[in-house]
Amino acid sequence: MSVRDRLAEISEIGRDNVRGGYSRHLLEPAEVALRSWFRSSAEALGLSVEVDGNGNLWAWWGESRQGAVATGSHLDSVPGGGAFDGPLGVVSALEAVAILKADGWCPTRPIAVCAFAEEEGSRFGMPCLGSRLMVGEIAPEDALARVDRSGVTLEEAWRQAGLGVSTIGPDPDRLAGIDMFLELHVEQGLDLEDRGLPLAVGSAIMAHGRWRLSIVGEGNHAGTTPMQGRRDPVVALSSAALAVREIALERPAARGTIGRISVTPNGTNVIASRVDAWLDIRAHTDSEVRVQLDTTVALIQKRVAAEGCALEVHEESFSPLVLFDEPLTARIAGLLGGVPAIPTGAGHDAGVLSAYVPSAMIFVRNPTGVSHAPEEAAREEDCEVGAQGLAAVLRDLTGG
Ligand code: HGY
Ligand code: MN
Ligand code: MN
Ligand code: MN
Repeated sequence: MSVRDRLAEISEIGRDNVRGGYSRHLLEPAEVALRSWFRSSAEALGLSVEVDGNGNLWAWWGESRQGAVATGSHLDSVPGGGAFDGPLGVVSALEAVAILKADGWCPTRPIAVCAFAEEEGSRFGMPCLGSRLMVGEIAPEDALARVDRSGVTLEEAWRQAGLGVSTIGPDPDRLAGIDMFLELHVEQGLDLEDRGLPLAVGSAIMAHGRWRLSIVGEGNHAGTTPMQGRRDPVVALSSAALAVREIALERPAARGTIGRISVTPNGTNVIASRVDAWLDIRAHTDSEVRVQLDTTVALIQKRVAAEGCALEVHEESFSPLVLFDEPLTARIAGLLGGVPAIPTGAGHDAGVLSAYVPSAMIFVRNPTGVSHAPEEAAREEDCEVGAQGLAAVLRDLTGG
């Protein structure tokens, strides 16, 4: 097998013919198909597969559950996402195990290949849901109550998938059994392409958060309502979106995005009564995110009020700045031939776990630099170099 062959096995699963790319969301048919692909691929390697109480997949090499080196990523995607964000890390971990087994390698400590549930938060709006439930950062009742876009609660989705609801929540024993976590991931940018290198290790993840903005106006008839005096939340949102960009442009390396909007009632001949919009803010530090948020919301508030509408802001998630474990990262960089350490603006399960176990990331070059879109790319040879590199790192970390 190769990384390319393994990716080819799932290349038709969750293909989104409307948006292009892939739409693979927690416990929906495509993601369930990926779960069974994970199980059969891991079992074909002689690994024993389990699903933990938080929907995360674990494939174990070795009987013990203590002192493990865990490596993996996620299988879910954003709507219309690329083929590599998430799956490349899971496929490369399986391939690295295959390489070591083919070499007759015998690890002195267990290796776990894992796939964390709902990393993108695309169905229930909680990014890194599986890993944050496991470490206790999300309360089970908050997760169970989440509702997807078609009104299905996470609890209903869990039950329909035959997952136990009572086992959702902190999993300290599992976490205690992991000595370190490595996540291989396609780079979501052009740093490696510009450097002409296939691999890098991760140094940091920018602080970032998500807020739901609810803008309430006055619904009415598009044809009988004079323009004067309208309280149109879509117009208010439009100037709010410009405010997000204005504030982000004023701040070095800051990012502000509104990529998801829900208009109520969403009728062609209807002045909307309400708009919900999700604000994604990223910056180098936690305090910079907070300052950018406050400044952005203040400007949005002014513009929403100017349209006679009301604004509510709800924090959906906040991920603090992550600095990966330096000794582990340096050791991996050395094993990969002295690759650079680069920061990322994208959140990852490795970012969640880094607060609990030494964690590191390996990035694989992306020639387009694009991610969260069908144009996301990775060269075959770089993917193989990534899996070989991960195998070398696992060999080093599980040697006698
Ligand atoms: O949104 C992110 O940063 C990640 O891709 N979940
Ligand atoms: Mn992503
Ligand atoms: Mn990802
Ligand atoms: Mn991610």
